[in-house]
Amino acid sequence: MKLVVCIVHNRDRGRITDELVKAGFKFTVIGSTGGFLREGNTTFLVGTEEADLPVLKQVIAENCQSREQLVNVAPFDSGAATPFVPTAVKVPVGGAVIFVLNVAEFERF
Ligand code: 2BA
Repeated sequence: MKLVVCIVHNRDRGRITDELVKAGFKFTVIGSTGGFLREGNTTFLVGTEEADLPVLKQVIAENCQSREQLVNVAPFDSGAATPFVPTAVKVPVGGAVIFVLNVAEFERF
């Protein structure tokens, strides 16, 4: 058995939830926060058999959209007493990041 940790943009949360239910997956949805953008995102925990991984990946890939977002990044601290001037950079957001972990044991009581 595998545990798939899948992080997606909040905008894709509803669609992925609907499609995972339709496809018969069992999962937990956690509200999370991206360390870089510090914005809310969504983490799915999906326990699944290895044989179902390709379908799971397909459902995720087909229901999340990648887009670019401008974010303000603070400059590295030069030590000089200069005013704070953030720089806007484009980063890809959305899509999905997944981690596939081996499950040592699964029980339901
Ligand atoms: P965030 O950390 O908020 O990152 C959002 C997006 O910002 C990232 O998208 C990436 O395109 C960009 N980004 C992140 N760190 C960066 C940096 N140091 N410099 C420049 N750009 C950077 P994704 O890579 O698709 O990640 C989406 C979310 O998935 C992340 O949100 C984070 O919550 C999670 N994530 C990504 N990689 C992870 C990892 N190795 N471990 C744990 N969580 C991860």
